[in-house]
Amino acid sequence: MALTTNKSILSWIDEKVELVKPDKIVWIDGTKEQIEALREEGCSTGEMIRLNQELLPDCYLHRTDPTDVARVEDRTLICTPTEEEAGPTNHWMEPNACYKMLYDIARDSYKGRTMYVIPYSMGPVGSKFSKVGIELTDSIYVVLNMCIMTRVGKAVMDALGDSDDWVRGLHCKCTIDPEKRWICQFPQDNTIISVNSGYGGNVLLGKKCFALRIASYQGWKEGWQAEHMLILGIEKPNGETKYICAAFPSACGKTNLAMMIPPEGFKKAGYKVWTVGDDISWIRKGEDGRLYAINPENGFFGVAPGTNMKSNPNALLTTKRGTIFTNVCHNLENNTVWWEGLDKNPPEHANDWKGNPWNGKESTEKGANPNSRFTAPAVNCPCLSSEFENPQGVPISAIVFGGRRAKLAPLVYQSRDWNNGVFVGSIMASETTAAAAGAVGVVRRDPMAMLPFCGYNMGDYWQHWIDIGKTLDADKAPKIFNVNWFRKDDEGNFLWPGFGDNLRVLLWILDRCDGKVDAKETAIGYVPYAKDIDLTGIEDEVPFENLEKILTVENSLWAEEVPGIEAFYAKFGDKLPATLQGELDTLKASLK
Ligand code: OXD
Ligand code: MN
Repeated sequence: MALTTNKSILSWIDEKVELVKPDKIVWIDGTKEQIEALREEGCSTGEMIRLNQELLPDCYLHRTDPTDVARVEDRTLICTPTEEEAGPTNHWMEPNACYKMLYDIARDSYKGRTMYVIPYSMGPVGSKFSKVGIELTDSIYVVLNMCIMTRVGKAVMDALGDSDDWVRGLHCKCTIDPEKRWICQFPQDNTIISVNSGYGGNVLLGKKCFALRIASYQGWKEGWQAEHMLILGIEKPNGETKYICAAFPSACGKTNLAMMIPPEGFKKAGYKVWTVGDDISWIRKGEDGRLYAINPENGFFGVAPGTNMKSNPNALLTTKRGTIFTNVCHNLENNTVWWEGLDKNPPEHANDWKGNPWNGKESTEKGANPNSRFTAPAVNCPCLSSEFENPQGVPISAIVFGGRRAKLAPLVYQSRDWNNGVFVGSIMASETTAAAAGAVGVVRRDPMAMLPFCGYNMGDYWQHWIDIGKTLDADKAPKIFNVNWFRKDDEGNFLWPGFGDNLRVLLWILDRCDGKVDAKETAIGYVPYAKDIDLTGIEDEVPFENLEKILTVENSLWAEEVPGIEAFYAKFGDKLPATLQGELDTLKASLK
């Protein structure tokens, strides 16, 4: 039975039913009984595997097609009326042509299948930050994932009422044909259509497609921001908690930072870190003039390999119940899961991520796909913030950008002001790692970590950042910083331990926000005096002169960086905000 009488929803579903021709329509109310029945059904068809219910209660394993294991950026389209609206960093198609192409692919594709109708809220139901979506899908796996990653059910429809401000999402598995795989966003129509994929980032439409691509466009039109940022709270021994939003490109440890454990001495002294979100922030101005952020998601869709009790115990503990694992190794010894970097004991009796027999001790193949994932409920997280459900969000003291740069960027620096901070975000870049296909150490520009996620022209997006800054009083605006945990010496060894020790840097950042500590002015912004980063407990690991080294700003290296920034900026033509050109000119002048 339909969970709403909202005419805009019912008539849109009718249209889509006419197109894809399902045998049956099922509304998802997200109740325990319904979820349990879908799990049963998924297991009966082999789509899901029930794992050891004693060791991993309510946990399941799913495998996607081996050609369908990651987001497909070259098949992700922003369909705005003109190409200029999508901008030079997006793939574009004219909307009418794209609808026709997609409808031709989707037509009749639900024949013999069930259409699941998922009403979901991004953000706490009814919060002024939150937005509603409907996803139609023919995949039980998608339904079960969406029930973890978002708030699903009747309450969402009741909160929406008769409004037509909701995001339309149609997902069709079709035949998982990589040649006909398309992930398309139509920002002006609040619409997403995804065909021929069954992989998370392409098909959990609430996540990247809605909460970043469509929402970034909505934020532009409505005066708020959707960002690819984690949110964490740092509680000081006096009980006061300050919040930080941070944007990093993939493979820079966002989930690890969001869930980090303070170093032993800091923990003893009473410091705590609380996770509000690990991937996406929706940010808007509060009544007191400060910026507030919510995490619109309700779970974590994290990369499994490398997650272990040392690198991220909180993430690992989060996956111990109610979790769906995708493309990990199936340990047949006890019907649990394994992945590279979980521990040093790969199972001898296992199936690899493709479902083939695999012996971890003997095989040279990987047991888990490098992009294998866990979908875990946020409530499981031992360090989940008490503010996670707060409909007002949390006040943001600092915004942190970062990337992986072996030589260039110092451990941390602070922008001179908001506009300079927008410049810092706009020139974000990261060196590629061996984890991804292609050359290693190549610099990829990824402004604000939004390169694959900005639903409109990145030039307009930068201007939106600048315009938001104009509405903030200087004493209320978050301070903007850049960090680089990945500086190396000439032998290629990391100079900073990272993980929990990053708290030492975040505490300097908060001290700067409170005006408690001086800094050195350089060509790129304010850099700490080495004495102001607390090294207690790691003096042997990080000799003071190493810290000094990773805090230095080499003007000659920055001068070499400038042509790359100029070439990137040139792509935007007159969409490049004059403010950013001005910031670049200032940088060039101060490097001379
Ligand atoms: C993600 C990503 O999956 O950024 O979060 O790719
Ligand atoms: Mn992400």
